[in-house]
Amino acid sequence: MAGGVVAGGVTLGVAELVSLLVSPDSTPLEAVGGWIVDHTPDGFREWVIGLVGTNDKLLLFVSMGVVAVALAVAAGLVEQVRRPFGSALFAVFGLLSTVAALGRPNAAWTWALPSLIGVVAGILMLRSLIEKITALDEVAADDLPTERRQVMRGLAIAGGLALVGGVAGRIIGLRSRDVSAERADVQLPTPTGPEPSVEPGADLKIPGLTPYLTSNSGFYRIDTALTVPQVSKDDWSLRIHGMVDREIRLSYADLTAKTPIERLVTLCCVSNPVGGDLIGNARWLGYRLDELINAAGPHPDADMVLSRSADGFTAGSPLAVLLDGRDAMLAVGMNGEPLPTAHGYPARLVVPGLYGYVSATKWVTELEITRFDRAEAFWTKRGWSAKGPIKTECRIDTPRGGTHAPGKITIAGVAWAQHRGIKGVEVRIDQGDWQPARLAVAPSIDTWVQWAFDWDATGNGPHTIRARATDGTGETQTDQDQDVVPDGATGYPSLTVRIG
Ligand SMILES: Nc1nc2c(c(=O)[nH]1)N[C@H]1C(S)=C(S)[C@@H](COP(=O)(O)O)O[C@H]1N2
Ligand SMILES: [Mo]
Repeated sequence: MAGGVVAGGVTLGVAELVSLLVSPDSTPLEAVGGWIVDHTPDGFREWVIGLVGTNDKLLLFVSMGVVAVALAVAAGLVEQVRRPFGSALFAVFGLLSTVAALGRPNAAWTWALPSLIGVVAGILMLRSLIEKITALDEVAADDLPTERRQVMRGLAIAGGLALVGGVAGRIIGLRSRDVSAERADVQLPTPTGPEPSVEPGADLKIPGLTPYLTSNSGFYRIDTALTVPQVSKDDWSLRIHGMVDREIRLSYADLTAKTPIERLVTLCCVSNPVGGDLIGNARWLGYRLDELINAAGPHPDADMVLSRSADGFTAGSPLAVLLDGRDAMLAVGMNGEPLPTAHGYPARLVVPGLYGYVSATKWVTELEITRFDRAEAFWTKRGWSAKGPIKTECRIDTPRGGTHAPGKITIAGVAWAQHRGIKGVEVRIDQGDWQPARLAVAPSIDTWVQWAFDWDATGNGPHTIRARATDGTGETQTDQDQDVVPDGATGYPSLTVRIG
C-alpha cells in the first residue's frame, strides 16, 4: 500500500521536475486537469461552479489528488498480489496522461516527456519496493526486525525525497515563471489626448449601486487556463498573419514605441445570467487594432480575426467590427496600471460591443486573419455561437430582496449595450405602467450607464420590480427569457421585495 503511494509520489515528483525543462502545462496534474475540464458536460460544470464559485480549480486539484492517492494505493496492493498488474495500472495512467498532455491546445511532442519519464520512474520504484516487501514477508516479521526497519526507513526516505522533489519542482517552476516582479516595473506609455475622465455625473453614488468604474481587484475573471499564464513581455510578441499581404511580428518594444489610446470600456461575459455580475467597467490603455491589422494588409475576402493566446485559447471576431472605427484595442494597461497578470499581462484584446469569448483574448500572441467558414474558436467548438454581439441588458442592484419599510425606496442599477449606448431605462412595479428611470451621465457609448428610480412604496405585502433598457438605436431589450447558451442571456431583471 505504502509502496504504491511512494511510487505515485515519485511519478508526480519526477514529472514536475521534467516539466521544468518542457512546459508548466505539460505536467500530469495540468494535462489531466485540463482534459477533465474540457470533457466536463456544461451542465455539470455550471452546477459545480454554482456550488463553489471560482474555487472550482482548487476543488479540481484537490479531488485529483484524492483520486491519485486512491489509484496509487490500489496499484500498490494489486502489484503485491499479482505482479505486474499494479505496474500496468501505472503504465495505463502514464499513457492517459501522455495523451492528455499531447492533446493540450499548444502542445509539442516534448509534452509527453514529463508523464512518460515520471511513470517509468514510478514503475521502477514500485517494482523494487514490492520486491523488497515480498522478500521480507517470506520471513516471519520478528525474525528480521533490523532488516525490516531498514527497508521501512528506505521507503520513508524515498517517499519523502519524491515528495520534496515534486513540491520543489512545482515551486521552482511557479517561481521562475512568475512575472509579477517585471510587471511591477513596467512604465506605461502616455496616451494621446486627454485622459478619459470619469465625469462626476457618471457615478450616482447610491448605496448598494455598483460603482461606475470597477477596480482591477474587483473585476470579474474568466479563463480556461488552470493556472494563470505567466508571459514575460521580453518573450512576448504578436504575430499578425493569415490572409494578409505581409505578415507582421511586433515585440513589446515595437508596440510601446507607438502611441496608445486610453478608453473606458465595459467588458462582459456571455455566461452572465440576467442579474449576474460577470461584467465590469475599466479604463483601458492600448493600441488601435485597426491600425495594427491594416498595416498587415488584410485580404478583402477575409472576415474573421482568430486571436490566439499563449495558453492556446482562441476567439473569433468579425474583421469588419475590428476595422469599423470603434476603439478596439490591444490593451496593455487597465485603470492606470499594467494589465494584471490574471487579466492578460502583458497584452490582451478589448473590443467594445462584443462578448469576451469572441474578442477579449488575454495573453494574446497571434491574430490570424481568416474566414468564419474556415476557422472555429475555442467556445464555438463547444456549442457557443460563432458571433457574439453584446445584447442590451440591465441589472437591478438595489434594493435587495427582503422586507422594507413603506416610503421612498431608490431602485438603482446599471444598463449596457456597448457601442450602441443606452437611451433609457424603465421600471415597472407589479402590473403598473413602465416609468422612466433617470440616467447617469454616460462618458461613452461603450460603457454601462447607471440608472435610478425613486419609488414611493405603499401597499404592504410583496411587490415585484422589473426593469428594461432601450439602446441608442431605440430598440428595447427583449422580454423573452433566454439562457446564456449559445449567445447570451435575455429577459427583464426582476426582484421581489416585501413592504411592511
Ligand atoms: N486566454 C484567454 N483569454 C480569454 C479567456 C480565456 O479563457 N483565456 N476568456 C474570455 C472570456 S469568456 C471573457 S468574458 C473575458 C474575461 O476577461 P477578464 O477575465 O479580464 O474579465 O476574457 C476572454 N479572454
Ligand atoms: Mo466570457
